[in-house]
Amino acid sequence: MLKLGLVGCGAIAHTHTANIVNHLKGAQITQVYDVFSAAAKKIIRDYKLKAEIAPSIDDLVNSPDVDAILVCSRNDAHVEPILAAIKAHKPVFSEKPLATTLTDCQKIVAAEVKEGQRFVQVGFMRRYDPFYQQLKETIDTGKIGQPLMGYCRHFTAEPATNYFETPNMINDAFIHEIDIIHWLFNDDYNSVQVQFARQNSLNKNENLTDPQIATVKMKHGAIVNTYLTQNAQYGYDVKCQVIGEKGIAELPDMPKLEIHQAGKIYHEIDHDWTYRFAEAYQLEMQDFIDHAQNNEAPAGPTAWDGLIAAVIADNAIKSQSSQQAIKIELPEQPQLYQSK
Ligand code: ISE
Repeated sequence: MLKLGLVGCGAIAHTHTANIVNHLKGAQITQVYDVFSAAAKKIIRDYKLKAEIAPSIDDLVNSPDVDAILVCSRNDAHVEPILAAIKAHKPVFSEKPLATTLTDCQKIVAAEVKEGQRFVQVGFMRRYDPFYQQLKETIDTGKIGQPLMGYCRHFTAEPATNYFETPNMINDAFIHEIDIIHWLFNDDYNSVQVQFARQNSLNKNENLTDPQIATVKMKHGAIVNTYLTQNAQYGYDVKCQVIGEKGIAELPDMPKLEIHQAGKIYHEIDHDWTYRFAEAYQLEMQDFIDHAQNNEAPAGPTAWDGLIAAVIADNAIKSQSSQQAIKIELPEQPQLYQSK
């Protein structure tokens, strides 16, 4: 049994804990930590965990009762437990984003490079979704030829939180496409541009400009547009279409049963990502657990993928002010990540 230490006990921690307790094999949560001890107590109670509350992040990471670490704390608090885990040579799964600043991402990458090993997996769960997997395989096997352009839709019914602001459209939502696009297109980013469309009068968050359109251009010339809203009202709707030299591959409109009834053909729409990507959340965590149990480096998105996402997100947020395209400059990729 892999013994897991959980840092941060909010909403996404509940999703992962429910999966570990009810669906996954080979792991149990033995220690938890949250700056708010009530949240730590609640998660233990809700899932009847046989876990202790650690007095600090450092105690949790270095406990002999912890083999691997799950980081589900606030985005800007990821860096501390990740660095501690790397220092302790323990595998660490961090929710996205890896960190909120490029400097913090660079510290994480530098720590892995110093140890000469990868320990980090970033929670870009879409890569584990069976439809995204098929899309990747279709592109990689050359079925549609080289990918030339693409279209993504990232709609949530309502903002994830009441304090979801204009930059969060990028570093909380679009960050998923940032990760997926370079993975699917097997290419690096050349530029990013964000534009604001006509504003939705149903948007109640004062500091949120909604909707937005993000355009990325890849080094080999492919262009991908992503339409983003956090106020779709009707449900959670994620689409990804890749147009190649001799064909198109795209996610199904809704991965749902089609119902013909009462003079209509219809399918249900998921309310949010925890439903739409339920399987992906389970598969990513099982993969992390399996690799940790076998003393292997994680196979999922790396700290380098996390760093790339941070660089593009930073520039996309800059572009929100001018709405002009911004050229991307990435630091040189260390050897450690080149075979991945
Ligand atoms: C949320 O924080 C997530 O991570 C979801 O996966 C994403 O689809 C949503 O837009 C974000 O607000």
